[in-house]
Amino acid sequence: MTDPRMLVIGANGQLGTELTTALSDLYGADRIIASDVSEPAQPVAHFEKLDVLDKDRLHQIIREHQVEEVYLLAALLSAKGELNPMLAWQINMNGLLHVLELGKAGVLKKIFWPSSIAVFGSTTPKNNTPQETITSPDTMYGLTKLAGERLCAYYARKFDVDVRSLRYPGLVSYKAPPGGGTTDFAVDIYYHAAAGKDYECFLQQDTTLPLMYMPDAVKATLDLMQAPAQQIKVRSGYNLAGFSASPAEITTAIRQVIPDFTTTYAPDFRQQIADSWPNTINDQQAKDDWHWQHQYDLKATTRDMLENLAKKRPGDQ
Ligand code: VAH
Repeated sequence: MTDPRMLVIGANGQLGTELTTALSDLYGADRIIASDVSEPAQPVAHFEKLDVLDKDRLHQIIREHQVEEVYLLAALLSAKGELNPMLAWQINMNGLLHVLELGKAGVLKKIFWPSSIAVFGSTTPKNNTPQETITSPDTMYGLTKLAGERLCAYYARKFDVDVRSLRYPGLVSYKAPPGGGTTDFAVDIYYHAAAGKDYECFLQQDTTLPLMYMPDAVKATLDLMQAPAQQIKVRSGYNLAGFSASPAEITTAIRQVIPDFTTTYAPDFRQQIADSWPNTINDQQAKDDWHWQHQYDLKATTRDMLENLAKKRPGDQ
């Protein structure tokens, strides 16, 4: 019985870059195959070019590398998805269907697929948003995540596919840039501060959103995927919480380290997307089912982001 080999689809993205590294550290680089539509910024042990819509190429990679587990991260995020809704539907939905069908066929033994707090909409309770509640998303991205959650739950129930999912908050990180989401402000602001620049924020100062530092997001993903299958009670997407903050609160936290940093505000189309999302998330079910617990709050995230951005050379990704 050889140890399962894992394929990360969308390995060059903000989450994919760090998840590929974490999986390689945990299981050995020889078991991890990274894939994306273009070559990675940093070299990885095994890389394959893959457009997730190319079913034949996906099958070829799975066969050639004897892949049994897939982390499907390729997606068009909320802001880019509103600018190109049909492409968002195609990539976010057809990619998932291809992978779920391979689970149904018994080719894949375990699948991870990222959902998002974007499944919630303007009619969802804003504070301490529960696992089970109104999900009427206002964006194409959000509806692909809602439809994707229902597909995952269907394939798990009807075909016993071991697919697992997390409703990620906005992810904050310094190793790879975000991919065109509404929460990108929570990354851009730190890059500007570290570069000694003021930041013009595309959201209003009091727009509170659920956020999570990348080390927590990676740990949650590995914890979920390593949990015994019988502990996984939610097959659509687990609520997941780190900390919640507004651009003004992040600015105040940055000023504890860089006193003269300033943020100005020029809301754009992304304000309406942000306004449709919750302020805070209840992730008690993840805590109950697989002992989830985040580690990073706003202060710890701010300290670690600024320390590490200060070490990055200009021009580094
Ligand atoms: C986005 N970063 O902004 C993503 C995320 C919760 C938001 O899904 O679209």
